[in-house]
Amino acid sequence: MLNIIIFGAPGSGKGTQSQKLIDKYHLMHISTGDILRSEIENRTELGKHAAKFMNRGKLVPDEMVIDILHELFIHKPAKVGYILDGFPRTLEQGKALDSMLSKRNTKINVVLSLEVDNKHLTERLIKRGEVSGRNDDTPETIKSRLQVYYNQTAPLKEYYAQQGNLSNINGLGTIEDIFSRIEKVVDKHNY
Ligand code: B4P
Repeated sequence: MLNIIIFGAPGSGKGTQSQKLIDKYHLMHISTGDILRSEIENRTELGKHAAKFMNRGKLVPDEMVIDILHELFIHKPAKVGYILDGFPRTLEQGKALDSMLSKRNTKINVVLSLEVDNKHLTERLIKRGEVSGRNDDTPETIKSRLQVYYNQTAPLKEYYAQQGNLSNINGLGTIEDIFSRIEKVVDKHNY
């Protein structure tokens, strides 16, 4: 199995690069952001609860996303591996993920951290907000999402660095440039 976490601040290009990883390595994509947005669109109870956090740029509670992952691992076992996009986002989620994977006799092989400065992140998200209509791509919410990233999510990098899995990737440049940096790292692990 090849299990990859794609990690980075909002707007760092996780969704974009995930798609390229799926195309090349045939991994199963798990994006907690996409799952939560689909729950909101379908007006489920879970979606209504999640929207209260997401619309303010906050993380939804750990137990909610951990439960989602737990269900997915049971009902959608991957053949080749998973690409985890936007999960984990807290240390608690990271530890829960390790435990869920070890019960399946597998583990995280690579953690790709897309490094992009705040100026570019903000520009990308504002630009997307103008066309996507995403409730959380407004200047005020973007500010809050970036703060949440630095306070709650970035510390996870240390957790994965200690496990020896972390690769920092320069997230600036064209989508192709960035993907070729990613391929070099993934191909080293994909034997
Ligand atoms: P996500 O959907 O994961 O959103 P995100 O981190 O803000 O990243 P996003 O997918 O938007 O951006 P990407 O880096 O792909 O989460 C949304 C919300 O859901 C969270 O704020 C939180 O409330 C909740 N949530 C999700 N998972 C959670 C969890 N595990 N725990 C708790 N809460 C959770 O950037 C894409 C943008 O950059 C695009 O516009 C793209 O066109 C552009 N781009 C990409 N590459 C580029 C390049 N090379 N040059 C220029 N632009 C580029």
